[in-house]
Amino acid sequence: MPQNIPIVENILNANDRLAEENFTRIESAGVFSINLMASPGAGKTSLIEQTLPLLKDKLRVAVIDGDIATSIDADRAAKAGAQAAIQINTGGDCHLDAVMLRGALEKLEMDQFDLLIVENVGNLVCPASFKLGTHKSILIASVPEGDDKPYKYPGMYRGVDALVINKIDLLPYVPFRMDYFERGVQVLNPNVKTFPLSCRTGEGLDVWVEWLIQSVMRNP
Ligand SMILES: Nc1nc2c(ncn2[C@@H]2O[C@H](COP(=O)(O)OP(=O)(O)O)[C@@H](O)[C@H]2O)c(=O)[nH]1
Ligand SMILES: [Mg+2]
Repeated sequence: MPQNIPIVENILNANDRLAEENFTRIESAGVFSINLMASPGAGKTSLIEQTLPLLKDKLRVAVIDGDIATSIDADRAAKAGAQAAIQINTGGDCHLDAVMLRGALEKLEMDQFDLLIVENVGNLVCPASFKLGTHKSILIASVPEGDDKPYKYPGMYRGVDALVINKIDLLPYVPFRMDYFERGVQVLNPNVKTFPLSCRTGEGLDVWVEWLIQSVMRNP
């Protein structure tokens, strides 16, 4: 067996243990948490920007933004109404991991919030392997990325609890066979909850926001 395989397994096991600790920390503060993953440009920050105003006066939201560089996304989240917005710069890493999330959680007074939204680094491969300790993993696919992505990135589609299909306003303009896309998803993740929506027009956002609110309410 090549020597690097046990080393990679050890790293992932250590990450899983820390993710458990993060989960306990989030859970014991009564916060519901989501890990938003997607390729760059799919609309992670846009979804946060469109969601926050609809949660105003209903939920207190903290956003943790992961990026290779800059604090552009955390600034956008703060402007959109997040009660707290923290940027993690990964310094080149293509994903967040549980250690990075722990560092960000330490900066938050967790009992001040109802919902924690983590925006992962834009990438359709690596974030799937690194648990963070959030309640739900959510993938955002977007129409212009193409309808073949479930077939090409099965690891990402297999592991998520919910799937947002963003930019449906572009369906008339770009080739995207929704039935082909959905067949690919169905094989990998038959019970995944799906939210087709547009951050541009607002279509479908109400269903997504209602699901978020219900998820927070169900969280003890
Ligand atoms: N047409 C269209 N454009 C969108 C939609 N959502 C986001 N965008 C655009 O897609 C680009 C990337 O969005 P952003 O939220 O920064 O993506 P992120 O890299 O995943 O955080 C921006 O130019 C957005 O304005 C949508 O629903 N429809
Ligand atoms: Mg972003």
